[in-house]
Order: sequence, then C-alpha cells, then structure tokens
Amino acid sequence: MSMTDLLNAEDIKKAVGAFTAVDSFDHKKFFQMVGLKKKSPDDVKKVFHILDKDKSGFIEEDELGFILKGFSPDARDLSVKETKTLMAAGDKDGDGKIGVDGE
Ligand SMILES: [Ca+2]
Repeated sequence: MSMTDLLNAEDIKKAVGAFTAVDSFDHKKFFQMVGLKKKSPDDVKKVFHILDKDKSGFIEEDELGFILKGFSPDARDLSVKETKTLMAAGDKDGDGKIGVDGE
C-alpha cells in the first residue's frame, strides 16, 4: 500500500507544493488539500500506518518530522517548530506520540 493508492497524486503534489517555505506548514489545510478529510476512517487509518514507519502503532516525534516525505518522497522535512506544533495538535493525551485514534 502506498500513499497514491489512497490519495490522488495530483492533490498530494499541490498540497506539498503549497508548504515549501520553512515554518509555513498548516496541517489542517494540508490534510484538506491531500483529500484526507473526505476519506473514510478506514482509509485514514491506512494513511496513518504508512506514516508510522516503525509500525509502533504511534507516530512519534521523529516520524512526524518526515511526515511530508511520507506523502511525497521529494518533499522537505518539517522544521523543529512545525514538528512540535503538529505534535501538540495531534497528541491529545500528552504522551509525546500520536495514536491512530488521535490519542
Ligand atoms: Ca512509530
């Protein structure tokens, strides 16, 4: 399973291209642009599992920094600031990692 099996390659390209400037990443806009908002919970889980590189069941901070590369191999890494902002938004229970159910 690859990201383009789940999401439209053109949408991914546009979304990645919209946030090429460092510290411009807006995860809400990004997830909307790649079409994730329109996906079923099952498909969202599949996307999550692609981003969970070590298959731990969680997206840890080091994986989060490479989240754009999970969508497109030639995308940039997130800055430390962007990674921390995204972690704070996704980590509802404050354990320093993001679970598949948004924990
Ligand atoms: Ca992981």
